[in-house]
Amino acid sequence: MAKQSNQKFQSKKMASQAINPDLTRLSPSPSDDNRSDQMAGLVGVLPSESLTSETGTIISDNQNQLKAGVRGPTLLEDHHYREKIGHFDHERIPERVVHARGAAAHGVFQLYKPMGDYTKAGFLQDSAIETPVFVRFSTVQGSRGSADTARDIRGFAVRFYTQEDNFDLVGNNIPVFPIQDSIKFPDLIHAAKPEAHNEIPQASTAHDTFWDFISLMPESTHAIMWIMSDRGIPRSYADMEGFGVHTFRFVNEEGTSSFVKFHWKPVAGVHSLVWDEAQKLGGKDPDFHRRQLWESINQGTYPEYELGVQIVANEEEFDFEFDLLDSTKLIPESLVPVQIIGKMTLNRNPDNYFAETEQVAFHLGNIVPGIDFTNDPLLQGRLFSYIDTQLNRFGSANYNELPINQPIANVNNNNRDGFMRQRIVKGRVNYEPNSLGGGCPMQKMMQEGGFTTYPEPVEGTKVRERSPTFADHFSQAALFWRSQVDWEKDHIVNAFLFELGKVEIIGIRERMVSNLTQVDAVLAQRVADGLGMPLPTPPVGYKDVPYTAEPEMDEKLSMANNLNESIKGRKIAILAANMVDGAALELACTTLESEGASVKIIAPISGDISSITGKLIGVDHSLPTVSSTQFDAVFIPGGMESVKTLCLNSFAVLFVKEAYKHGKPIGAADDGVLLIEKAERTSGAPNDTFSDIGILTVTKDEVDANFMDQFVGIVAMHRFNERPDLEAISV
Ligand code: HDD
Repeated sequence: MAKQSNQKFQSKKMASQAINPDLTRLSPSPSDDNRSDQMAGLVGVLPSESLTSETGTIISDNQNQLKAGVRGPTLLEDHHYREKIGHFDHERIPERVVHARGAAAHGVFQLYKPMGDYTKAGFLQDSAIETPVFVRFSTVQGSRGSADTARDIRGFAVRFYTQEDNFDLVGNNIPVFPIQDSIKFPDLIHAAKPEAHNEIPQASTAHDTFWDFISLMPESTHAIMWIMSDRGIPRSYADMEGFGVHTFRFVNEEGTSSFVKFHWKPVAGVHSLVWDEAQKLGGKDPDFHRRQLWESINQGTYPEYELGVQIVANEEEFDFEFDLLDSTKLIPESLVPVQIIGKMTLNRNPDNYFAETEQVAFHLGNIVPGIDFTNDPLLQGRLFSYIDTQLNRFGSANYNELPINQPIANVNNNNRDGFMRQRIVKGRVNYEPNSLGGGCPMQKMMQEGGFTTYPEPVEGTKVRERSPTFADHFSQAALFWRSQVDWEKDHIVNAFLFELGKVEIIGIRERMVSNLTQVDAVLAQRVADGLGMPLPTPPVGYKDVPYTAEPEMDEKLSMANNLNESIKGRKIAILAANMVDGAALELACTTLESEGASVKIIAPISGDISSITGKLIGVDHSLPTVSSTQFDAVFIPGGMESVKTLCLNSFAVLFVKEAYKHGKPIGAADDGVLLIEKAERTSGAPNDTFSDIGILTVTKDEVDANFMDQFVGIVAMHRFNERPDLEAISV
């Protein structure tokens, strides 16, 4: 049989070959400008294909050291060798003490509506202006080489390159922080990181020191509830919210200030993994999140997030049951709605991981006129730590001269010299006041555009004390719990059972469950039961802690209320083998891809498979090389021979079983149903355990556009975690 070409596979290959980062670029980044300046005059002088030393000597032998005879000793004279190895030996800079593992992307921010009533920040005035951004996502605890899918907070650091300065909104994917005062940060991180004596475990909080600390810090309970929820294991960076966490200030031209909380709302909706899946992905694809970010941008499925603000008038500061300056609290959206003011689109992958993702140096002090700090003691403390940490990472005060850190705003000051200084500032004047330089550079008055610190009156006795308005540690943790739907509550309980189950010291477990009694009686009882221990007594002093059960619910706190109807960016697996029903397979591919999903054909071995009619279909992945954990949904087309082969393939059966257990949509046409039945029979669970929630099947004659639309509909729902008896299924 003549080998026919496969349209789908061919066009995919061509698309990926055609991708040239320079062509996908929508707006130049500051690094581009800088690079092209530096390159001007050099390009064309050297043949670009020649290998050179650091200073431009063309290297004639990159294979052998300089030796005294072919079998003789190496000569110290070998300056090429010493330069190469010396450079290599110095390739690393210290990894970030937290947020070491990260992935980043360039993009643009587009304002929807001018915000001049609240802030004079230039980039928030004119909806015609696009502001370039660079965003770095990260996990907190793990080292640079750790797995993406660990249960953890995710960093969500956004740099806006504005005309007035870089504005760094260094946030997280959860809206609250585990501590109220920065002075506790080293303790929190020491406790969370691998234990000091044996450096175990990597990128996991499921160990004694973490829960020892947390159980002694009731203020962390609210953040812990978020981390134990599926928010701690996002599906992808494109599917998670971002939060500035602190309350900041907006200041307008008239000097009027209001309080503001920043939110990023993912256009794709909020979606997460489930725990079994996250753990397996840690082995199958530790790069799961960074790979998805990279691939989706390369494919043109750009992650998008709308910027939202919650604004509170200055005079309403004390209208809440909690303190706006307390970073362990959020402002429920039911009390202050989020106004959507713009959209960020991530549309370009970095060109070089080290130069951009690793060397980006975020700092909360990178702020613009019109945005200001509040007295949140966590925020105030961070202002010191970020500069200090960059000095340590770069060994020089000149890190802002690196291309990724350079602002597009003019830089003109009397700071000079230091390791690796790049800029050559002309003239002899490097002090102020001066007359020799005409007084330049001159400070500007606030009215003339200088940075405005809101002149908030401050008076007080010097104290080391926590404000009594920070004392309520449980009300919002309880609000979060009450706002979850049943399956979200189940996942939170299971997360506590996993984490505390790994804690060896029983007293720590007791102290933690004792704190949970203050969140919710049912939660505490379920965790105690699951750990096989009696319900501990409430913590000492709990009666003195203020508490409010208002509001009763905040629906935005549940992921179930933050879904998105679109399947754009979802990854769908089609399981097939030789003699597959090619028509059903093709219809599935075209329908799903036209809706923005990425479809992969997975077969027992790589190469091509043949349809019933003899058409050759290219295989994207062989079954042993992938797992259902890497996909959002599965479709099994008919074709008796194809399905029989799959039923005899343990990888295919496991694929469907796992997809079912992880709540994923499954579609099957005609004989494809047999694979679902085989998966059910071998699941170890009683017969008829596989309910039809999120499963769509049809006969061969009914595989049409209408069926595919229904399948798209269930894929859009992402997960069916409410399927009964999921725990009974063995995978
Ligand atoms: Fe932090 C990095 C987010 C509190 C000290 N932090 C870092 C990053 C993010 C956050 C996203 C990674 C930035 C990047 O991608 O390069 N941190 C937060 C949030 C906090 C917070 C949302 C609370 C609301 N951080 C916090 C405190 C301190 C620090 C209280 C210390 C007093 N954070 C650091 C740091 C890091 C850092 C040590 C490590 C690497 C870096 O700064 O550049 O300075």
